[in-house]
Amino acid sequence: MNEIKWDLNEWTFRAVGENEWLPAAVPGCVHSDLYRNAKIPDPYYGTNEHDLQWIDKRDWEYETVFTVPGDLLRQDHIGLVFDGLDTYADVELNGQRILSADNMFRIWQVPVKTHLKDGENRLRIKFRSPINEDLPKLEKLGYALPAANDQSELGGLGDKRVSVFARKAPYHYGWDWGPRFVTSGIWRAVRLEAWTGLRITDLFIRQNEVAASTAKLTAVLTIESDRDFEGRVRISAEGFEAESTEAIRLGDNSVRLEFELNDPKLWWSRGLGEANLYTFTAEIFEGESVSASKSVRTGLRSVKLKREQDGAGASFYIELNGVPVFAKGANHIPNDNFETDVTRERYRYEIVSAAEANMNMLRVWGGGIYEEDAFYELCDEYGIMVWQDFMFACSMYPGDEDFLESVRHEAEDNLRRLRNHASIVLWCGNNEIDSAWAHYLPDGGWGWKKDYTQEQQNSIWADYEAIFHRLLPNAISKLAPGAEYWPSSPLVSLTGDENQHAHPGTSEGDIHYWGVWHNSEPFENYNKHIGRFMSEYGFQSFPEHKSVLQYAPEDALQLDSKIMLAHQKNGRGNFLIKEYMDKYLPEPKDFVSFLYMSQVLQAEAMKSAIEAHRRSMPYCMGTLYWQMNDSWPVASWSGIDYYGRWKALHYYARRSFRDLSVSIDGTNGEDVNFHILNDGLQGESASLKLRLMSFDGDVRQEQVVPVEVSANSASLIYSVKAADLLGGETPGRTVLLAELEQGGRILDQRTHYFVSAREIELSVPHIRAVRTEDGEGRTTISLETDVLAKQVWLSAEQEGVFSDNYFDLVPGKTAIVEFRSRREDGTLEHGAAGEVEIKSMADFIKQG
Ligand code: BMA
Repeated sequence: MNEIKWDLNEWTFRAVGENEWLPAAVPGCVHSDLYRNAKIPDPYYGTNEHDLQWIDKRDWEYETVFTVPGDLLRQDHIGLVFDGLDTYADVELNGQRILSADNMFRIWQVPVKTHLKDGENRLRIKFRSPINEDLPKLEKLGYALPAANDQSELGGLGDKRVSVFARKAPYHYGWDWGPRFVTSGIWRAVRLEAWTGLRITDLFIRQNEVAASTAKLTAVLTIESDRDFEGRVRISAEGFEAESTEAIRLGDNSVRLEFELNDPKLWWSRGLGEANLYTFTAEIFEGESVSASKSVRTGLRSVKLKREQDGAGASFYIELNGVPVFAKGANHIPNDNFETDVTRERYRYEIVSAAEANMNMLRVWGGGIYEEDAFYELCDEYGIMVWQDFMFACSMYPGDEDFLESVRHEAEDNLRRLRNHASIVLWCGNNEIDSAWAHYLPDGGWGWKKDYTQEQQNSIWADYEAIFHRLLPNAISKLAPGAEYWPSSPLVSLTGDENQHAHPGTSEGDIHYWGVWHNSEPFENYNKHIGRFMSEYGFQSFPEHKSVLQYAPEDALQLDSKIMLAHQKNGRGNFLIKEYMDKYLPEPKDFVSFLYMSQVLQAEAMKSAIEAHRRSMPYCMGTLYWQMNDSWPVASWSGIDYYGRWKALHYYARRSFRDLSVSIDGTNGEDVNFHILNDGLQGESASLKLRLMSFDGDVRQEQVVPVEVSANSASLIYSVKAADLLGGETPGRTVLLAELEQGGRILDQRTHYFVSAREIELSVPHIRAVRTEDGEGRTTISLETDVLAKQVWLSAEQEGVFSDNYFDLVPGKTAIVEFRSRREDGTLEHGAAGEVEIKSMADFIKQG
């Protein structure tokens, strides 16, 4: 077998026109390279972002000088492969132009056998400024296209928004949680690939029909051969093998091998079963020897997006192996503005955190990037389903032929790269474009249409349809037939539907509900605006104190300081947090307390939403909050901050997403309703123990409610008038503890209050903490309190998370909390916490 791959990763770089070459990291980008060479300050610190906008107006070049190993050079075919060039790149090999690239998301392959020399070779890539490149396109079009999040002013471009012309990560141009760093660079691997005879360039395991008894599959091999011959093609996996003889022709071949696998071990999302994976290997034999082989890993499962008319409208859910799945999770954005700094370990940490929070789905949102292989491999392993957007968001895009052709290649490259991943259950055209433009609602959408003549509107919409109603679905039918496609998120029904407005907004499709936050609506509204699938909703908070100090000095710690405003990208965001806090929580005593309270506020908001959605199952079958993570240190909607620290929200999500859980709803102020949410595939019997207690721990009333619930269901099991439950107790000093118990084990527990958090009469608790370090130094802490402790917060010196945090502790109960340290490989394991600080809400509020 003769196929050799050889990475090119020794590079230097400089600004075009300058003399000095500096060491560069490849994959990487110019901002990270400048920072590593101490040419610019930390782009994420303070207001440095504002001073670094010159970088995207320059052209940059990268160079490597290399000697090709002899055995590689001797092969008959040699290709130079770029997994990603960001973005407008002229590539020269030994002084000759071999490629002009213009789409960050494409994979480029150039035959270079005739260009390479024995001895030294010089590869140089010039990246033209993406700003200078695209300004003339805007000029030429004659009118601006909407690009809601493009921070052109910060970039020194006034209102000239050029992001839409580049096939480049939209968030590079800024977003309402992200800085503006328009990067250039070699952002994915570069390598030489050499072969003689033949090679398999791609192996796709197409899943035609997968059931518990049999998986009917087709292995689709793409083969390059430099001669005609009869070959035996074998496909094998653990305990399985199929073979056929095929005529291989000179040039490109596509060979299909149909086969069946009996009793397959199916791939399940987390919570429903094992995320079983198979490694399939394709081999081509000439005689007894293997001339070419390729392996891929995939999971076998059937996936359907079920949109079926029902009494209420039409369903919208993922059916996995015949089971309707309630999707629980969040929206994922890129983990860094300098994406190439994200290691596999950081990806693992994110996916482990998702699984730890009982999530089963992440949406790769359309303003970022088609993620790294590592991301999807980990989702495959941990049973996290992926809703995959194509990279278009909150903007209208051009539709000239070059642009469309570029998008077609981009879609095909990424479909080919990602189609074997079991985790990807849905492909979605874009983020929020259909609803923002609202073509069939003259006054609808975000008001974009009014800036255009009717003719312009028609042409802009025609361009939209070309991409999202034709090009992308066609690419899917061609390369990932059977995969589900949804043109835009959110969407009522299949687009282009002139009757869209006839459907009541919440009875079909998916919904982004932003009334809370963007429209200042009360948290209670999460109970009113529930659709069939809630693909976005969110509420902001600040990172914790330790994190804030990593990007700001102490004296910048106030809501309206320059730095706090620079690290808040959503206009009035900081003040909106305060506005809601004034409404829902007691007043924090200082700014550090404000940080903590902002996290509690966010977590409470998201809990109301998540649980309202889950309680509405099966009408509603999915809840993905905005947003999982951050791309830099910032006040944002994230549940995990840039440094990986779980905010209160992530701990809350862990509880609210628990597969079997109790949810207490007292929204209307009169009734207290107890619901059991069961996402498991079995019915459950348990008991719900209710205890009414004073804050000092006196039990005033006790009651046990039997629980019998069916599989995959949400049930209201008990309802009582708040006044009856409370009896004569003081509302501001009484708590209800609800424990879901099964066979002596407490599966879940919740507290419920009879007044708003603002009216609760908190005393400062004395929390007794007993630490145990086992033989290996792993920390476990047991906690008890004398009076109710609200939102107990443990903070460790070491990086890691606690098995629970931001929880209410009632007197007479012991909470046992384990520290999990964040390992270098990205996993979370029981470990040593170092110093631990323990506080509760009473420590953060103004007393009296
Ligand atoms: C949603 C997203 C993002 C945005 C978020 C917060 O609509 O799709 O565009 O960051 O809202 O405003």
